[in-house]
Amino acid sequence: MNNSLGNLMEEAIKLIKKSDNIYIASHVQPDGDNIGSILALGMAIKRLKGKVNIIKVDDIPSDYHFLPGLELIREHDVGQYIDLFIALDSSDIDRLGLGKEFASKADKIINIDHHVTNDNFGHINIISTSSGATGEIVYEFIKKMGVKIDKDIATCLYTAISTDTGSFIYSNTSYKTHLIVAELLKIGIDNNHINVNLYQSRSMERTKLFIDSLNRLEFFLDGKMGIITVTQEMLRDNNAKLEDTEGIVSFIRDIDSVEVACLLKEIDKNEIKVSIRSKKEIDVSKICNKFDGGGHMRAAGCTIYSEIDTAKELILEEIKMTFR
Ligand SMILES: [Mn+2]
Repeated sequence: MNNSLGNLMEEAIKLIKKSDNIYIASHVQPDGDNIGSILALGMAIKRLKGKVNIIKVDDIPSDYHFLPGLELIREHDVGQYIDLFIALDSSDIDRLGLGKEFASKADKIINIDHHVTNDNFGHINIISTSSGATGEIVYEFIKKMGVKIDKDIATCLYTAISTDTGSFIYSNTSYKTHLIVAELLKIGIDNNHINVNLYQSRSMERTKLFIDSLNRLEFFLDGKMGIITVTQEMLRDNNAKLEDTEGIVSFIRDIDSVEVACLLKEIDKNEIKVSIRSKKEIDVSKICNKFDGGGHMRAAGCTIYSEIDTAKELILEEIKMTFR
């Protein structure tokens, strides 16, 4: 943790200590890092202040229902006075969805994130792009707050870090990641229980959607690129939800010839969510930037507002260009 980040953290902690009405929100379509981070920090603030408000922005995927502190995530009224809003793992304010309304009413915003594309929308911006997960930053933050990291908080942080580093195999995994996780294990968390919940609890609906999706896998550029599109019809046929597409894009990436893996999800007729992963060479955040999205070098996303076939053509074209 470098000095300026340390100073920013102290400033943020001062702000937390003097604020009465603190709100935290997840982002839209929250992932493990986001949910783990908001719960860990939420629980820590609750210990410190006696209360905290965590706004439910979107449904929490069932993978994460085992997490302690989940009952803290609730629906809230925008009407109230908010002196402090804290965003976690969100590269820009629009990513907060409904949370944006709360953020724009707040006196002060603390923005804690690890995305290179973060646009510093907060009053205090604690951005550490060298961190594998926002959960790593939150770990340091809670320690600085002087709140004891107990099993519940540690379980949420482990989940945040494990999911964002692909179980500690992605290139964003650093020695710091392992030092932090070593500390979490030392606290006595049940990592087998966490791992079974996160990685060994695939539902039958998700499994069927997975099989259906793989049957539609297409390759381009001599197998260097693999792409799958998941339509609303496929979700209906398999009685699956959007969150059940989890794992498809990494499966494509894991094929030996593939450098870039792409998943297109039909949210609505004219709204296609794109997830892209790469292995060694291609910076996929640059591809997603062209469609006003963002993320990291090896994992990024964007939304294309057109029908799925058009979206597929557009993204294919953009990916092919990066290989030239
Ligand atoms: Mn993250």
